[in-house]
Amino acid sequence: MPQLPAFREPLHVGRPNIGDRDRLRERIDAALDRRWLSSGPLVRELEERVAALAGTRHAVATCNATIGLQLAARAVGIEPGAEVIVPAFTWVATPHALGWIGITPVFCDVDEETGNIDPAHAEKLIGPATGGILGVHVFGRPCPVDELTALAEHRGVPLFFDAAHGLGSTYRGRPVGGFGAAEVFSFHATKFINSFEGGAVVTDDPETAARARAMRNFGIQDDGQVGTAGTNAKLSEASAAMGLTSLESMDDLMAHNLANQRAYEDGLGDLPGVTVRRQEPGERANHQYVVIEIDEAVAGVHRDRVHAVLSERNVLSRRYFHPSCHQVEPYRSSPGTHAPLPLPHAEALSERVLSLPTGSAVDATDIAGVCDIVRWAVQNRG
Ligand code: T4K
Repeated sequence: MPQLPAFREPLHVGRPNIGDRDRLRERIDAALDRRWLSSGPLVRELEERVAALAGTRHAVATCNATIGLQLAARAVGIEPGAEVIVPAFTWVATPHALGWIGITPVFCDVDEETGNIDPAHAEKLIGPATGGILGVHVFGRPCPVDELTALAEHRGVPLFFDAAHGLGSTYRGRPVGGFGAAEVFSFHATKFINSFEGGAVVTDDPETAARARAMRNFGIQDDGQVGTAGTNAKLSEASAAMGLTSLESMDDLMAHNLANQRAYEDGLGDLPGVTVRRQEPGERANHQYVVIEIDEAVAGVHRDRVHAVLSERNVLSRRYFHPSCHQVEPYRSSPGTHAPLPLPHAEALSERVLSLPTGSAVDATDIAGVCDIVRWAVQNRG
């Protein structure tokens, strides 16, 4: 492949944003001086900051979002043995979190344009065993919250959200985090705000928050009594230090991500068969993921070939989310845990999407190089 840029170092999709190292070190030093390493003042400060951003009264910090989803499911009242309707087009953490605590994920198709759960299909899946609906704000673009809320209220089941991608995004002008009975953020290293590993359950309901808080700490309630079967989902002070430091750069990171998104739109906008996915017009978005869709019928090349060509040039794009969750184990081989197949929109999307590098470690020159490789791969049929 002559004349094509190649990156000397791998260009990753999920390269973490680091933030102000001095502030991070100060916070960690203070924690060491206090000899308070877990669930201390930094975690409480992080919870206050996250609740303020989400516009909720409560935030319960957790060791990651996967366990956070488990706390949220139980805290909103869903019992083991119940079914919960989830979109099939999501990271496999969403159904796994449920399955791991004995709740059966029932896979729902998605809207092909947004990638988000389709409320009309969700309604068809509701049955006597349905214990709840779990929406996912895929790539930070909010779900159809109003339709889902109406459906959940009408059918009398709790609605909660996997907001792993959603911190900082808005739906009809209101921040993601404040919808449904609870929402769950991820602060994994690859998320635009990170605490190395981490997450948070956010809710307005004091009882839901108290249940999640107790379950996070072995079931120990505020009165010191063990009131429920809990787990250990606590966050360390070092993680909270990173989360707080990361949050201080949030506005800059969002601006940088937006500039990257625009650079990809400019670089690939005219390429037939290639679409740069966009956020909801008029809403705030974190642009944590830049995702293109490659329509093989128009582009003349399959997404996997473009993925391979990028990889040959050291650009490590990711096929989020491929395969669709209902096509992987254990769900593929477990009839009864999912809706009657196929789920055409989730399947089609999972064959087309490709996440490209963004974040503070990626600049306009990198993006120009990535766009050149994508263009070359499409024009030369891979
Ligand atoms: N719900 C949804 C919708 C999610 O997307 C996720 C997680 C969850 C729930 C669960 O959240 P957590 O329990 O994780 O808080 C990654 C992440 O591990 C995962 O957090 C994320 N979604 C998912 C979409 O992507 P992998 O297997 O692709 O990650 P990994 O470790 O291979 O990293 C991706 C790229 O980032 C690589 O090219 C390497 C680079 N990287 C990664 C790390 C960890 C770095 O450069 N530095 C790093 O420190 O799953």
